Amino acid sequence: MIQLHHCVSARSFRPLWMLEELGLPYELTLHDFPPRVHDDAFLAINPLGTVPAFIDGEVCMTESAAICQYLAERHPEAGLDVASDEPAYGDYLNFLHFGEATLTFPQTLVLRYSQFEPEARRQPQVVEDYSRWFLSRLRTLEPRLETRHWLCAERFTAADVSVGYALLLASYLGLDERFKPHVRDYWARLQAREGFQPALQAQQAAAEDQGISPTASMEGR
Ligand SMILES: N[C@@H](CCC(=O)N[C@@H](CS)C(=O)NCC(=O)O)C(=O)O
Repeated sequence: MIQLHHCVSARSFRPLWMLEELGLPYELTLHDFPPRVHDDAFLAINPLGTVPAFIDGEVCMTESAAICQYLAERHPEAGLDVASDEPAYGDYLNFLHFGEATLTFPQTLVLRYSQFEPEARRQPQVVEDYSRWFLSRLRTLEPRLETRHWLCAERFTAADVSVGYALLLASYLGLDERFKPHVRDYWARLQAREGFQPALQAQQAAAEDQGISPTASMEGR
């Protein structure tokens, strides 16, 4: 069975959401954040100590967008993949990677310097600068979503999961109040997807069962 190592609200939510969308069986292991500090044994699975770590038989993957691509391509019947001979293939790959490489990066700085660092090391200026940087990167999405429900191929795909996680993280950071109208509506559609709430519930249930705190901290890292 597929195994997914996850921290509450971390990028590993992307593959968790994909697994729920696809209705696949999986085993979910929750770690306190950051796992490299709280769980030495995890370093044997992923020497970087980051989540996700995704294991499917002999396959072990640690990049959230790549795992979404893998799952979508392995289960084409669900339509979450865009095949290389479809006209939207380029857009699909672009947005799949845009979610992680372009959107999540500035958010990481916001998260770190607003929440994870001890009080004395917090940096309000960094938080505001990178919040604005993140919001300005949504500029690509706003006009696109004026005429579309989903990012490409006229259907919900793994690219929406990738970008959708960045919007989820933005909402945890309180940045959703600054979304423009089409991104705001898109974010509402994403939350109504059939796999989204079950993924949140699976995360919550696993955290409770496994004694993992639902909040993250970098104290003592
Ligand atoms: N590019 C990777 C980044 C993985 C990553 O940095 N994960 C974060 C959680 S969102 C993590 O585990 N950080 C803990 C650490 O850096 O020790 C992905 O998309 O999966």
